[in-house]
This record gives sequence, C-alpha cells and structure tokens, in this order.
Amino acid sequence: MITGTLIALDMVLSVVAAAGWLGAGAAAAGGHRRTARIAGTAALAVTLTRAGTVIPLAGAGWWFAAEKVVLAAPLALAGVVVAVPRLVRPPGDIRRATLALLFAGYAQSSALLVTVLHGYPLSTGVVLLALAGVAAATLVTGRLTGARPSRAVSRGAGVATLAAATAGIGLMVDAGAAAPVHDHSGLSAPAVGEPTRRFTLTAGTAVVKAGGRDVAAWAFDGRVPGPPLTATLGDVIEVTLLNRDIERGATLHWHGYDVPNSQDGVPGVTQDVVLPGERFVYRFRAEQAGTYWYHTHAVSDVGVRMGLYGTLVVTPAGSAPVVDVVVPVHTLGGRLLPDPVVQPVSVGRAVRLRLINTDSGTHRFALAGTGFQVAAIDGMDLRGPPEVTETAVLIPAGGRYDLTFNAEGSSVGLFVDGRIVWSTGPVTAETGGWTVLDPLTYGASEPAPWARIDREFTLVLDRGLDLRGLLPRYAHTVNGAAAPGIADQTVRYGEIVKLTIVNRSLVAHPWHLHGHHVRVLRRDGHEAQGSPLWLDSFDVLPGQVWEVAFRADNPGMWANHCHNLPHAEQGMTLHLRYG
Ligand SMILES: [Cu+2]
Repeated sequence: MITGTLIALDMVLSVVAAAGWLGAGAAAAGGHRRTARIAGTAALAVTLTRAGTVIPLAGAGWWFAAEKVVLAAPLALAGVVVAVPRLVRPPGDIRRATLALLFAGYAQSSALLVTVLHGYPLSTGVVLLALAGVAAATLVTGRLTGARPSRAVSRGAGVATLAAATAGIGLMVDAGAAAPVHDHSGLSAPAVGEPTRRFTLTAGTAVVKAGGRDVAAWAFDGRVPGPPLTATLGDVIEVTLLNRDIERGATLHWHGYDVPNSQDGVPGVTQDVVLPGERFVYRFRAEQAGTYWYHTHAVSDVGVRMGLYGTLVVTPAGSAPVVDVVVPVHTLGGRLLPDPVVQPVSVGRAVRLRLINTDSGTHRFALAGTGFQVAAIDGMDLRGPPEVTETAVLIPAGGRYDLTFNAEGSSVGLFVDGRIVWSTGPVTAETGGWTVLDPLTYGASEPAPWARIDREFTLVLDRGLDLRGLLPRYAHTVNGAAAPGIADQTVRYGEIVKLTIVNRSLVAHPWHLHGHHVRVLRRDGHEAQGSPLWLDSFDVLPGQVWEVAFRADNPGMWANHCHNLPHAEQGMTLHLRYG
C-alpha cells in the first residue's frame, strides 16, 4: 500500500477508534449495557488494527509516524489497559464503566488532535498539552459521573494538568518567537548592458472573454494571459511594470527563470510591491533557452488566479524553424483557457508544443494522433528522450513540458483533462486510459555534476494550527511552522545543497524553489533513472519523499514555497538565504 493511502487510512482508523470509545462511554453513562459493550469492543479492534498502519508508516519514514509512535501508541495502550477489564468483566451497573471507556476515548482523541493540529516534529510542549487535555477531561468526567478519585489525587492531578498546559503553551509561544525578519535593502540590480528586448506591461482590472463568457479579471494589457514575451538567448530583457488600478499591488516574478535576486519580483523580499500609479523596471539577461512564464507575486493566490500571468519563451539564436505553439493552461472564472484552436500544419513540419500549467493544481495533458518526444521539462532539455505514443503527462502547478513531433498526414490533437485545446484538424480520441509518463524513468541517464553534498535540509509538509496571528488559522505548514514563522535556510555560495521534501498531508504540494533549478536525486528512496531532471516545479504527492539537490550559485534571498498558491499564502512559504 502506498504511503499516502496509509496516511489517509490511519486518519480514518483513529477517528473511528476515538468515536467508538467515546460512544461506548456515552452508552455506559446512559445505562445501555449492550451498546456500550459492542461499541467498546469495536473501538478496541480498531485501536489494535492501527498497528497495521502505524508500523508501515514508521517504516516509510519517521516523519510519517513520529507522533503516532511517541504519543498516540502509549496513549492508546493506556486507554486499552484501563478500559479492557471493564469490557471483559463489566460491572453489574454498566454506568460504573463510564469513566474507563471515556478515558480511552479522550486518550485517542487527544493523540488524533495532535496529528491533525500539529503534526511533525513533535515538541515537548505539545506532548504536555495533549497529556493535560486527557487528564483534565478525565477529572471533569469523574466529577460529573460521581466516580471521582480521592480529594488528594484529584487536587494533584488538577495541579499537574495546569502545569502541563502552562508549560505546553509557553513552549509553543517560545517556538513562535523566532520568526525571521527579512532585510532586502542591500540588494540592487546588476548592470547587464543595453536592453535588446523592451516590453511594458500594465496591470489593471479588466473584463475578458473566457469560454465565450465575460469574466471579471486582473490582466496585463487588458488580456489574459498577458502579452507573450519572447527573446533570443543572450538578449537583455527589460520589462517595465505599470500598475494602473490593482489595489492590492502587483509584481513580476519570472517563474523558473534564474534571474538575479533583485529582479525576482517577490514583494517584501526582493522589492516593494508596486501599487496603483507606481512602476518597476525589471532587467536581466536571457541566459536560459526554453519555456517559462511570468506572474504577479503579490497576493499571488488571488492575482494569478484572476489573470496576472503570461508566457516567456527564449529560443537559441539560429535554431531550426519549427511550428512553435505555446499553450498556457489556466482556469479563469471556472472556464479552462485557452479556447480550442485549430491550426493546420503541413506534412513534414516539426512542431513544438510548449505546455504551461499556470493553475494551482495538476493538469493532465494527452497528445493524440502522433508519437512524440518530451523534449524539455521546466525549460531544461532532456537527454535522449525516446518517442512515446498514447501516453499522458501530468504537469504540476507552475510546471512546463515541451512536446515535439513531426506532422504527418493524420490530424493531431492536444487534450487537457479530456478537453481538446489545440489540434491540426478534426480529432476524436479517448485518452483517459492512457499510461502516464514518469519523468524519473524517461530518457538517458547521466551522473550528477557533483560528487558531494555540503548541506542538507528536510521540509516536512503538513497542516497545523498556527496561533501566532491575531486569529488562529489552520495553516499549511513546513516542519510544524507556518509563514512568516518558518526558519530561513542559510547556505553559502558554491555549496551543493540537498533538500528532502516529505509530504505527510492528504493533498499534493507542487514545490517551487526560486532562483535555482534542482536536480532530482531520488523519489521514495528510488534513484532517478532517466534523463537528468532539472526542475523548478514538482508535485510532492501525499506520502512521497523527494530528494533533490542544487548548486548554490545565485546569491540572495529566495522564496521556497508550495505553488498551490492558496497553500503558499496560508503558510507554506519559507526562504533560502545566502549567508
Ligand atoms: Cu501545497
């Protein structure tokens, strides 16, 4: 069973176990002997069954099971030890079993809350809070049911509960006090020479057509996507951003383009947000050929979704002529863009489809009517890509795939999630059952350009309660913390840095490091076997562990975040800084 399924299954089992124990306790309190025994026995069975999920989870990685082994298992065991005698030999009056059964329920629930609200890593504070919760609930129940222990025990337990709760809260607040403060005042744009490609993009509110309907949008130059930017390798690109009336501000981030830090377009980190009436000039040299895109990084979850994005394609000088088709896929006002296009291509012409996913979730692309090669991923050419047919590709949020083929007599059609978006003529195809390409086993391998790792970081992705703001929020977390409270990752120039990214949540997280392409080393412990993969956006699915590495060769302060942009805005953002 895959780890993601185990995580979900274990969650279901713990909910059922907690509900079973609490239900048994409630039934006992009501004097329902039979119901109490049935519910209690079922809860016992489910509690013990969890060994079958927790042990393999621990085997898949300590991150997946730490709090289950350290806290949930002992608590569950304590519940079983206390409750089982009351189930095996129930007292004459079943109401006298209430406290024992409820104790087992509190123990289960408390551990479940730790998994749901806190996750990894487990801290002493959280353990103390969990224990205090169980003790307090048991004491209160004891009082209410009259099964109360002696006054001394009760007073002692009360004091212990209070102390544990205080210590727990204290430790959590303390952990939150280390929030980093970013200073980006020292960064400036490097001189890169005279611009050879000049563009101006004006951000503003607009009404645009999507799927034949008028949709309220935020747009560059009144269109979604914004104007396509193209350049030749070696050009100096200069883009002036004007904000006409986007009240919440705008910037330009060059997704996947490893620009100097000062040009990266992250408000509060590399520049100030560009407010209505203001402007910002970006300038950088086109040093990477390939398929990229630009988008606002100000309130990015809203701004990008509303339409503040466009494409950036850089081609090598003198490259062979091809039919070059850029397909940025986006969901605007519930409608999938682009509208379907029919573009006849004469026989013998080479075609390059540049597929770009500008949404926050994964899209499935399928090319019907021809064999094709995946020539590049995230702007980087693949090595020795073989031709495939009837194969779909999954492109994560922010990711790009370049598909190439030679036009022959028959029509070719590109489908996105089963809907045609581009074709050379009439095409019908059922692509839903096609195999999905795994880029880790596609193309010809090549050893990594380094033989050492200088520094390692682990990022455990999860959900958790964030208490640092004015209002508590259920954040998307990294290592148990949410932005801006996640510690910076500090590297030195020239180091080879390895990131291990672990997803212990129930949803996919498309990971995106700014300013660098990372090379995929391993996924779930298996070596990447195909062409070297240099990615800037990759889906870390529930239960997956990705090991990637990069050379720290682009100094500055870089965002490192989930590209499901609502996740990023709800905490899943940290920073890589050069020290
Ligand atoms: Cu995410």
